[in-house]
Amino acid sequence: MSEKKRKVLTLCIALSDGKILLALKKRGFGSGRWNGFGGKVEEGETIEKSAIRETKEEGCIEIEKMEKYALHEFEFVGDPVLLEVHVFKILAFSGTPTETEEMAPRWFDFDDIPYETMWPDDRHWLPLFIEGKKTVNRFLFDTSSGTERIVEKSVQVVPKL
Ligand code: 8DG
Repeated sequence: MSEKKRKVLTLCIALSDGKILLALKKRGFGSGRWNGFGGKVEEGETIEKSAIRETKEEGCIEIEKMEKYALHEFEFVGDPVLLEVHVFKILAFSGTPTETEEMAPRWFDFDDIPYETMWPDDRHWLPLFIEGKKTVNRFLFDTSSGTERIVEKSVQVVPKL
């Protein structure tokens, strides 16, 4: 168990008909990168409620059914904060993904996922997520060169989460 301060976050991704719903983050942490919807779990909020709230705020869709498919721990060399990210597959939603001040959504074919403009860890676990495998993952990043470089990684397929 790490003694770092844990920050709990969510990440929600929809798949449909060989396509994945990603959104370009327009501001804040991770801006300029394609990602799912999500953010920090607020005090007094459950992880699931937070995932639903963030997806509505950022992408204008209402999650009706979802299931947890990944759990990540992200650490940064020299940073006392550990990010614990709960990743949900959106199984059903209502509404139309719409651009907001925070994110611009778009469907991508599975063979056209823009990994070059995503978090560098995504290429290690997202293919498993798409295959329907559940994973528990840990990444340590070094940011000293000005960009995130993975210096340690562990990706583990698990039977359930
Ligand atoms: P704020 O701007 O409103 O203050 O923040 P927020 O919307 O509550 O949270 P955030 O800091 O923007 O949330 C970061 C999002 O990015 C969250 O969905 C988790 C996700 N995320 C990471 N690291 C990684 C990563 O390495 N890969 C992927 N795919 N997503 C990540 O924090």
